Amino acid sequence: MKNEIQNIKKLFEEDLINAKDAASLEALRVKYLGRKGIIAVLMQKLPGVAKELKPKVGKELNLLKKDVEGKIKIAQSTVLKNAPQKADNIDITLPGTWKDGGKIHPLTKTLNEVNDIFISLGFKIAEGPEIEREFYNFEALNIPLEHPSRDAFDTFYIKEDVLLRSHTSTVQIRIMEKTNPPIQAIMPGRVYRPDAVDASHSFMFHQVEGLMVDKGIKFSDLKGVLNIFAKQMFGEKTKTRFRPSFFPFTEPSAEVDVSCIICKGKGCRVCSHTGWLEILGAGMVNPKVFEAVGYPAGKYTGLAFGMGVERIAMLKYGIDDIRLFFENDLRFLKQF
Ligand code: 2NM
Repeated sequence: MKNEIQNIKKLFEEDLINAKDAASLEALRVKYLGRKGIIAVLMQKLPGVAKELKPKVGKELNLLKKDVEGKIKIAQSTVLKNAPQKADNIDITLPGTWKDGGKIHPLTKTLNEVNDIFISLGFKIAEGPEIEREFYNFEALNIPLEHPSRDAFDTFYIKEDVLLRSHTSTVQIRIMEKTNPPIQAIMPGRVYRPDAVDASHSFMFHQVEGLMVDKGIKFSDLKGVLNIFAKQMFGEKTKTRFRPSFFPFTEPSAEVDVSCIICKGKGCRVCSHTGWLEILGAGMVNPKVFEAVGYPAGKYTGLAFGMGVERIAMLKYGIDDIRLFFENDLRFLKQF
């Protein structure tokens, strides 16, 4: 019996060396420790052992069992740790569970970029109400009653003297009413115009207007600020062009173009073969506006500008239909 135990021990050590994976270790466990396994069979022989040897043989049998159990356990955990990733463990070739990350809306992205550029130039961001009085939307901006934009069909009126703002200049008036110069701020926000909706018109869009008022602000300051903006927004090589224009709230006024960001000024379909793209309106604040907010006559001058965020985003990202911004079509939104 003693010899038998020794032989089994040796046999087990050899078997153990050859059992290199989980399946063969399990077979080994059944072979030695199973209900009809080698050790169980030996145990059954114990009653036949001579009385004086029984305690010793019994003890050795138990030791053998413990030894075998321990070694199989250790081997199993080693195999598990070092196992190549297989079907009975983890299959790393399976596709993972995909979490759709959120994206920033292209308009928000564009607006953030515009804001960052002006913040870097020292402008503060100001906001105001979308529902306005006629004074802030028209009168204070030197837009007279007979002006076509004041027609009931060209503005969303809620009731008499209450309307949805058609530009964010309203916020500039509110700031000037409350604060004395120096003022340097931009006003981003939604504006509303009852235009028929098509590829380039929407009844609601976003504007960023800017204002800088102090003693001695000059037209060259306006050119400098907008030149820097154009280069930062559309690339260092971008040129700007100021064309004479008219707004009731600025004098002189200008339309500002940038060299076409598609063809770099050579002429293409996007710029209608002119080499230029109109991106904003600007000018020196009309003294009548200063008068409306109560600034002393002749004390201050100011520059102002206004742009449509949709238009900037469409040019920058090559989008040809303004309606895409508002339809929440993920096939469109996922591209940004
Ligand atoms: C534009 C173009 C040019 C403008 C002027 C003013 C104010 F309040 F200072 F008079 N606010 N915004 C302005 C000037 C806006 O948008 C196309």
